[in-house]
Amino acid sequence: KKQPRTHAVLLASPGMGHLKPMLELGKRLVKHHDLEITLFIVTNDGGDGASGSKSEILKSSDEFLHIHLVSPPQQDVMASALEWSLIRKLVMTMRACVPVVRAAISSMPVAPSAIIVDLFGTDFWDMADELRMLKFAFMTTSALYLAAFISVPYLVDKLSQKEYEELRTIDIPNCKTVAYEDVFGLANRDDPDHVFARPMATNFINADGVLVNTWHDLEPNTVSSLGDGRLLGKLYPIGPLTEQAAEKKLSTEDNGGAIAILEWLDKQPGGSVLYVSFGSGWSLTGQQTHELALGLESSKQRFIWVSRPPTDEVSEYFFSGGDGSGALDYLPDGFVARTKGVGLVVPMWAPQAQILAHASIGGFLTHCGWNSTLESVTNGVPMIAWPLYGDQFVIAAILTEDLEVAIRPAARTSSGGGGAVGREEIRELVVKLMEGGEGNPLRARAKALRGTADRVLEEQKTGSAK
Ligand code: BUP
Repeated sequence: KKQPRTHAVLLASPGMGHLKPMLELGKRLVKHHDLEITLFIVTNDGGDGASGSKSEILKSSDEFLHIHLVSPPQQDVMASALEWSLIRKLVMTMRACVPVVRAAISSMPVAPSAIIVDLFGTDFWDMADELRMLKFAFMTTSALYLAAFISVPYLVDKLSQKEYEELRTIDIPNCKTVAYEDVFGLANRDDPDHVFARPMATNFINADGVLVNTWHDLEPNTVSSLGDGRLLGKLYPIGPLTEQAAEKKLSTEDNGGAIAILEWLDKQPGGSVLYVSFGSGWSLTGQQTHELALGLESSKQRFIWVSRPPTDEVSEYFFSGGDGSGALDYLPDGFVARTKGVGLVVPMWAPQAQILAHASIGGFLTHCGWNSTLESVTNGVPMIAWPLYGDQFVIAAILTEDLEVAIRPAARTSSGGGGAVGREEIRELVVKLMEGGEGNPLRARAKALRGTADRVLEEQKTGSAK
């Protein structure tokens, strides 16, 4: 009788930025490592503008990849916790799902021997121990952010009050220095959130292995430093895990809007279109949206802009959703008519992986979510880095300072900060990014970086990756 495949459970926390890389990981474990995978997608389902996309993800299920949506049983508890920080909301949502997932795992015909969770799912460690499963943590952001996140608790514990007050940077052996204020969730040791988030760092350190969506040539110093075993147990740099645009077939039935965008791109000259998106979690203020529109218009460059109506709260879209209605209300009068033919404004959601893989795209104005960043890098597309919250400031620093594939506004951007970047600065940034064709140094460096991604993907396919 044929031996059943080894079975592992994957658990994705709410938010497309967590779900997408977890799904890719599941697909690769099935395809390249002959595992059977059950992926639990925890959803609170406000919608985050991506419900169509989620139903498509459910269709990825096959003989060895089983996908289940899980919602916390006490929706009302979560609703009453709106004032919680993003990290707390995510961890509490995951925690509320432990009993449901546990029951599902206990009734599986082939008991899974390992569980892989993201940063917000380590509350599943106790369950994993009881069920004798190996525990793997998957960092869906950069290795540098991981290094900073696990280092902060130890570092700040050693400091006197005076030393702590003077602390500005986190210095990790052989890694780039990280600004302390950029370590989201841990940037104030007196904040209850810091205390809340600390066990996440410790749980990562105690995992049987840590997977991170990066590769050596993207973050050479950090990967070497984390890989030497002093800060963490075993490290597996398994990236780039991004949606393979070419593999996906868009059906006209579900994706009329997406197909129209790609057809529009087909008609534009190579490398001439700027793609603008601030991700799935938050949005710009109304005033900043207005300013951005005027900057884009005066740059005279072609663009596709995924625009979302302003929200008051960080990550509001992860939890309370939105359908994009009102997305166009914050644009200057006559903007859409004046930019007709040159630009497309798409409310809420666009087929980003396909767009960034399209030959007409020449640049990406991004909030620096790690998945967006990797989708840009793996397609050789240079960026304007405009971080809004969370890990995005650390990522913007890597892109602009280390890799030099992005430029950024002078001010510290953020979601709630009002019109921090003026139209003239936006125009200058866009022109600098888009002009000069192949001779533009940002584009040349982005191409070279893409080469490193292509090589590592090839090695992974042929099994020669370390
Ligand atoms: Br918006 C949008 N289409 O219109 P990140 C996003 N995406 O396919 P996050 C679309 O969602 P945080 C859209 O391609 C990427 O894979 C996009 O993940 C896809 O940022 C994913 O870039 C978004 O990691 O915020 O989740 O918005 O920084 O908190 O991860």
